[in-house]
Amino acid sequence: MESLTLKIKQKAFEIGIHEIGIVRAEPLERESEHFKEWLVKNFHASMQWMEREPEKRSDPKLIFPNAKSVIVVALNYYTPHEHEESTEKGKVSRYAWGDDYHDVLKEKLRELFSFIKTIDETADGKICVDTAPIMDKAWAVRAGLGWLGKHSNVITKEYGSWVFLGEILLNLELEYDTEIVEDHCGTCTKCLDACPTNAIVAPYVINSEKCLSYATIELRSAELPEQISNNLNGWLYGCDICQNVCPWNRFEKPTEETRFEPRTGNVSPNLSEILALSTEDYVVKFRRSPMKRTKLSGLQRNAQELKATIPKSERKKNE
Ligand code: B12
Repeated sequence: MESLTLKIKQKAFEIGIHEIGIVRAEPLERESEHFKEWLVKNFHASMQWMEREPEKRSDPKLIFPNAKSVIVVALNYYTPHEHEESTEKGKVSRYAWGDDYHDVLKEKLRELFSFIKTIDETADGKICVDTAPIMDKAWAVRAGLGWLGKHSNVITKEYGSWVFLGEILLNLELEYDTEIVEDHCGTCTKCLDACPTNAIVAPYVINSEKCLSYATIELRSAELPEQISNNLNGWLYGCDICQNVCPWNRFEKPTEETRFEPRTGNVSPNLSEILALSTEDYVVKFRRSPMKRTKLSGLQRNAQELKATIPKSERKKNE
């Protein structure tokens, strides 16, 4: 008879999950030390929510006391579209082109969890897609989905790093994956070299304060710091530079999840159109999009900063 573990894995693939691994719900000790060091160095910048309950981030039982297993999944979000190189347009990072991954992945994990309950009615658990303080990347590595790249994103052999991560903490014992994917970054430093703001301060370590993704998404300030605005390289929301240059992303494969296809005009939005958006238009346009994270004020600040970096000669042409 097929084991519950096997049935869970088969069901996951059936509902469009791309990678799955299952491990025992034990504390993440070494990773927790790294995390604390990261906080001490202030590499979380203004993301004060990262400081809250750090012990929870390393022990799944503090999030769900009956946790015995952590089911870790990855969802491929790669769709083959390219940014337009135009001073009138801003680049949106790939993860934000379509619908919000939190909704998409949560829906899939809910379906998987309901399936588990139909097999074992004593099943109880907690679904995590950025809804609980849990270290997604560390669990993905432990469950054998991939390795932590030097840019600090998890790289899978099948899909590169264009994957979202999520977990189900479950009260049942399952059969555990024990094989870890070894680090295949080798001597490559392409991501460190390409980062225009040197945000990858050491292999595997990001100083958020220097990161374009942090500045354009998370930083709530009226203006961007000069070191960021001088190096935007056209990025309006998020940044994919470190992933675009990664040789492992040559293994990217288009996802069959249509909700990750770009919304109209959302790969390289027109900056003037962003600046002209009213709050009402913004709410409608970005409903269920990850881009609502910046709020309209953040998006318009970024658009304004990009416009200000256009050389005067170019500006005349575009006016
Ligand atoms: C905070 C956060 C950010 C911050 C900080 C980024 C960061 N590197 O942590 C900012 C805003 C900058 C950010 C940006 C992005 N993010 Co983000 N983010 C998160 C979040 C909410 C928490 C991550 C976290 O705990 N960071 C704290 C640090 C300490 O963790 P860490 O990087 O894993 O640190 C490890 C290393 O430093 C390592 N380490 C330290 N020293 C050494 C030495 C050696 C030798 C080794 C091997 C390791 C090592 O140990 C630490 C613990 O494992 C997660 C969701 C989640 N709940 O996990 C998403 C998450 C990491 N983000 C994600 C994405 C997609 C992005 C962006 C690509 C979005 C974009 N295109 O703009 C960028 C990528 C930027 C980058 N290069 O990291 C995905 C990554 C998916 C993947 N394949 O890995 C996640 C997992 C969300 C999800 N559920 O899918 N993000």
